[in-house]
Amino acid sequence: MVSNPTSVSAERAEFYRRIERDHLTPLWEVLGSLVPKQPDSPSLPAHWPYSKVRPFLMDAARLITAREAERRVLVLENPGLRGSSSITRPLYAGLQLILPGEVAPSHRHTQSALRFVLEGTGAYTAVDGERTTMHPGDFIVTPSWTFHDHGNPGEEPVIWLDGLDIPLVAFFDAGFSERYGEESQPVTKAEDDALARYGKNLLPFEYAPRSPTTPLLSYPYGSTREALERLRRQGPVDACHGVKLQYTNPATGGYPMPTIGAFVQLLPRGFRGRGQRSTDGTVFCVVEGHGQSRVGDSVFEWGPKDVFVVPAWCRVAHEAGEESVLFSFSDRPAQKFFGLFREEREP
Ligand code: GTQ
Repeated sequence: MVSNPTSVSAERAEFYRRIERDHLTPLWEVLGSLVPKQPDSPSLPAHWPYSKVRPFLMDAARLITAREAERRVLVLENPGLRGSSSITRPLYAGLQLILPGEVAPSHRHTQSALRFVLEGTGAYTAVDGERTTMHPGDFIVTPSWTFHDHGNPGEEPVIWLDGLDIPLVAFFDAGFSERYGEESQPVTKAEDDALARYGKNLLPFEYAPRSPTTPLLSYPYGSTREALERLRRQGPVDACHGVKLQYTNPATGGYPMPTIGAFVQLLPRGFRGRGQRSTDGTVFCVVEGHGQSRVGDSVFEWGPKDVFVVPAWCRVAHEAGEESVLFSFSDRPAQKFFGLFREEREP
């Protein structure tokens, strides 16, 4: 063992150079960051007010059609993850606009997608031969490897929030995609077919799921809102989350997708939530009301259709001056599957 510290570091540096050529590196130089004491996410708290983003979407609509773009989307990129098209490390989010008369051509990919409708009525998303009409507040699922196209035969622009597991799938190098060949897939099922089969606390006789993704394609806001309102009156109201529900796969009782969980919560008027944090970085979208959320050291004052993101293991506390509803999604199911999920509530 050499004792002179200068010669030690020189000898080590020389050693690192020698092994580098053979694609070897010393663990002891990186162990602390490889196995951190607690999550130390590079992603940052961020807020996209709708009033700021909507005009940019309309500008995009003057520059490119949905057809040419394939998907006319502005990606919500986490400021701590620039260049990665990620809003949290495992997840992607974007705002998609489709104008009256437009079609976003049919394709499929192994990435799972959710849509949360922000503005406009009359557009549809088609999956497995079924067209689902979009209404503000609806939560809609596009299962992995199903052909899907979007269209707007209505009269007004329709805008929704996309959430996909794009970075997670890229991490696994498991991404495949293909075009359908025609712009729109043929309609083979009646509107609300899936809702009748899977969305009424019933299932087709002897139904056996063939995929881990929900067979229910749309969770209309009307019934979601009704449940939240009833539970607000009946209580109890959680000190951190208000009245919070999770969307389920009716065939399993589990999350709607294997990689993405989705949630909706009502914050009663005057709610001042306690702080809480969890290992799943979470994307929030305001459905109704005004309030503010403290996320780490940032305070976001939000209103309808705003999006904000809470990084993994970052403290969040919500307040609402008026009765408010927040939609959110995260990689919680994937973390639970791998046995990694943790949460902590302030007393
Ligand atoms: O609507 O299929 O925001 O494939 C990103 C990728 C939306 C979509 C996105 C996509 C889609």
